[in-house]
Amino acid sequence: MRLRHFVIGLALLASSPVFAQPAPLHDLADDYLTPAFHAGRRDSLRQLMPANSVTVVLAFPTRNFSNDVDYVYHQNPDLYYFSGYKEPHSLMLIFKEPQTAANGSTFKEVLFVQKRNAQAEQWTGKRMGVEGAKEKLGLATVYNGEEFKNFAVDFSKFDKIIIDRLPTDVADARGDNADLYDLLKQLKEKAQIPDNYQQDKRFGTGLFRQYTGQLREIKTEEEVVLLRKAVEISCHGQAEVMKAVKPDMSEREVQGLHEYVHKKYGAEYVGYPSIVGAGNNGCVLHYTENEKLHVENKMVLMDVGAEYHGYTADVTRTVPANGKFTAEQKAIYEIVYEAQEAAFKLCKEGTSWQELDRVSRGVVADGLIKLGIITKKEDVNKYYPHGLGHHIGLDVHDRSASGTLKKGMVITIEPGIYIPENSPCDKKWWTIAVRIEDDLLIKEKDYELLSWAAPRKASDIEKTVAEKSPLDQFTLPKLQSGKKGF
Ligand SMILES: [Mn+2]
Repeated sequence: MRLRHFVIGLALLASSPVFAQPAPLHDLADDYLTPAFHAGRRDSLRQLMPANSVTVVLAFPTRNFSNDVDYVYHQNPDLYYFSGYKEPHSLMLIFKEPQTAANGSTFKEVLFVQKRNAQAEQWTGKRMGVEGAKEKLGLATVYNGEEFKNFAVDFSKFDKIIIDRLPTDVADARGDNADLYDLLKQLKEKAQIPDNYQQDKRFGTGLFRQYTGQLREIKTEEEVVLLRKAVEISCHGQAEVMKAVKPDMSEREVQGLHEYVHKKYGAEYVGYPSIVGAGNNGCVLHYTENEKLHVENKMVLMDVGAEYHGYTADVTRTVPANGKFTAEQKAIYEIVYEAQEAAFKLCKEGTSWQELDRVSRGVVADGLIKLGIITKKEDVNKYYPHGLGHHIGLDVHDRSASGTLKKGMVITIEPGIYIPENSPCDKKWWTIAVRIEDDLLIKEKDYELLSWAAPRKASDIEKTVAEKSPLDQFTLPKLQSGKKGF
């Protein structure tokens, strides 16, 4: 657990120059997106923006976890995309046309960052500051957040002020005049943003989503490199878990194994809370309690994605914990597999999501009718209640602006069948839940399967579960402290 602030005196002492440490040894990843990537994204945005407009992108708020402890900070993907800046309490303005400052210099974008603060940095980590942002992010015009208040930009002259929905629950987190609470308040005043800005034609939240969707739905080479890595990491996680999973493991332990593999490969986070559901728990689409103590001889649905340098995978495998599908499990699995295969065949530039969904849903409907689980095609949605897929990227459900596949998109294809207890069908099907989810890079004539490294065929899954795992040897002392009853 972390230190509390009662050692504040010590913190002050240690931050004095007398205790200055030699420069730290840098042992960090070197495959981050480059300043040139972010500059390219800003230029592309500028091309889409109408004449005489400005786009404003705010950092995400920090979020309180408990008392004086915050959640790990996650930057607003849009701000990261356009700047590379990952710290909170910041704001970026991107102008269509170059602006002229009072001293005659011109600028086309400006980033307001957290001010350096030796004492704060000892507690919550190093800040980039103005100089760091200029040097590391390659931005020419950077100021401390406190300078936003008096920054000479006349918002009234712009025909369009392009903003996303503004955060509504930002805490006045710091005593200074430059946390996100203040920046937001100052922005509203300076740009005279009305309460009903979402309906106001001059403040285009629709435009913001449209432009950023158009950009973010097509991945650049640099983004594909990171996504390919995030997906491969997630798939090795799936394969290792298949080898290691045993009926006496808990859902949470299975989750831990996935996430250990992610971390071992250097992924910072998961892109969304990991979903590990055995048996009937798999029927809850976004089940994240992962609280069942033993997965038993059930199928375990594992929807888990590593986030690598901001880009997240989204891969699901459903495996029998004891290594063998029952006849009923196999029958359902094969329908989902065939539905996925049918969709794969259509994955290329020009195919609409509607068509993909129609074809794969048709396979599921036919399969369920054949097994006697439904009698009418329309009833398919009862057991397949979600869409076929979505874009992935900086968000697990990434932004897009078109209903048709294009070269350079990265999407999931994830049909599923979920038959909860007490469903109106033969009870031999109850508690069976299968989702198979893969990640694809769309090309002109076909696709690249990014999630190749996770076994997908039923027979390959059975083979993998039968393999030995180094974790078979990993045992821990029995806990002495877990006695029940008070
Ligand atoms: Mn998904």
